Amino acid sequence: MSGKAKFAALFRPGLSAKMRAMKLCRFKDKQGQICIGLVADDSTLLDLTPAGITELFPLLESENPVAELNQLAKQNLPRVALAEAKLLAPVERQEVWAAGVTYLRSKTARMEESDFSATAYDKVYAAERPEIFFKSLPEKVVGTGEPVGIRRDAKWNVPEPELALVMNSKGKIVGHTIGNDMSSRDIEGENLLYLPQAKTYHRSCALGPWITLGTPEVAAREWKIKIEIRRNGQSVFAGETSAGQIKRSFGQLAEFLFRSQIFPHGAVLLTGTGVVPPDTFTLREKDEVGIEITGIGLLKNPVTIV
Ligand code: DO4
Ligand code: MG
Repeated sequence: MSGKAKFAALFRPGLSAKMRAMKLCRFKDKQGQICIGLVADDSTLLDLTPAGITELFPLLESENPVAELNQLAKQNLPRVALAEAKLLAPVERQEVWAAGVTYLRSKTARMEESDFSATAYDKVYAAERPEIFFKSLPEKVVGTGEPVGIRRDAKWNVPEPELALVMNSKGKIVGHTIGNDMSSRDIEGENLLYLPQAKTYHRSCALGPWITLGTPEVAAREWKIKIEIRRNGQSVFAGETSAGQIKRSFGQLAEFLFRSQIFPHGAVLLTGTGVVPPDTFTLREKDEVGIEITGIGLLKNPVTIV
């Protein structure tokens, strides 16, 4: 497929809703009310509000969310056109964390980016303890369609397309969503101690479009992770990896996050990036970032300066 055709395919509306797994979303209805929806097909949501579901939390905490949703789906619930629902980031009160240097590609890119920090990246890739850092408060996460930010004091900014694990308060992985770990590579490369500034700032985290529930790790590792960046209608970068390239098991990442930690509302953990644009590439204002994970869907965000 040519670059142009690949790009068109990635941005085709509805492409992401082909799969039939249980997909749970937050959306705003026409009255501006926040609702929980179950994706019914390529173009329709079931509004779970009349069934008493007004938050993701109780479903994610339940023993078997998929079975519960299967029961709910049998009720005569209102159908909402996806085109009319404003999808929101699928997080409520969960902190968002991120793992780093989990793919060989991320390790090599970061070692090239900084002589200063090369040894640290090399060591953490091989170490038993993974790199895990705080990424975002839930209220700061942007959903699909909302702008992601590039810092005004950074010169080298990239998106990081990542599979995100959705965990309940007990640390059980109950679902997956798509994450964009926006990063300022010049700030990160200058000094590792600047990592929080390179990673956590206004609009630096996108999640969405929804949570796919009930996929076991072995199946999720088969998923492809694709990214395409469009500028003035042109594809300026496209790349692809597979979740199977993640060096560590998802269970190990979740276990480390929950060690000596409590997350009463659950947590989301981005699992690291395996696609890094060439060093000559930096995002610009008004670029469009599209990240697709087969098995989940498409997360699409314009870029703004913050
Ligand atoms: O230590 C740098 C951040 C690594 C990261 O975000 C990634 O590998 O995805
Ligand atoms: Mg990352």
